[in-house]
Amino acid sequence: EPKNNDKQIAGEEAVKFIKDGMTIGLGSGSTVNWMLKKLGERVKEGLNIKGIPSSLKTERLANELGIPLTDFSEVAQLDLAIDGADEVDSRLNLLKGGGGSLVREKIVDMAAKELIIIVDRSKVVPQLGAFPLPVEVLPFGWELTARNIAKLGCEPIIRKKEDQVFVSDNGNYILDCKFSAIKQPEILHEDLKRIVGVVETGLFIGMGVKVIVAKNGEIELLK
Ligand code: DER
Repeated sequence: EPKNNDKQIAGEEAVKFIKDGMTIGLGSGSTVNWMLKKLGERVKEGLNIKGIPSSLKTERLANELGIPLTDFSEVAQLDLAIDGADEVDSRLNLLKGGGGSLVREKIVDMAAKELIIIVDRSKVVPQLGAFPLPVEVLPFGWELTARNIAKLGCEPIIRKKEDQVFVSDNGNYILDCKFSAIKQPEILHEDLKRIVGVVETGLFIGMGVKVIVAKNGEIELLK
């Protein structure tokens, strides 16, 4: 299939929701990177905003683009957060974490009055779970945590990067958990969070998101 620029179109569309004076949660991933590039242009043209990044990679790119940054010592609540996703289901629940930033993403996304998710058409699915569910776990005893997670009906695989165990921005590991299908994501999320050693899951449930979907150059807004 020809490489389309739907991620760029979705990312740039989200920037239209950013108003002067706002504090913005900056998500992570390749679609967000397009949003950041457009936001950097608007800042150069005089847009006055401050962002809180949801990963070190987003922080680095935002700095390169001249986007002013702040943190939660200065900001009690963000006006808007813009983030990507790996899957969006029909109830607008999300499966996230493909990029390994799910913990900081969830902290930033939950701190915002409004959350906009930017995706291309391929992320919109009838049911979550075709994509393995990322779960961030503490390194200590991760094998035991993995065995306890497996009892929920999945095969947890520790994430590696160039043959090394992947370490998140928070110094933790990520287990990619292949479920056959995730029929009740809100229940699965709670079951996972009760397992000691689990830091956070990639299930973003009931967050009242707006979703910008780009499909062959056309924009659709789901809410
Ligand atoms: O890790 C995440 O949840 C990111 O939002 C990411 O998975 C989104 O993917 P993208 O690179 O296709 O935008």
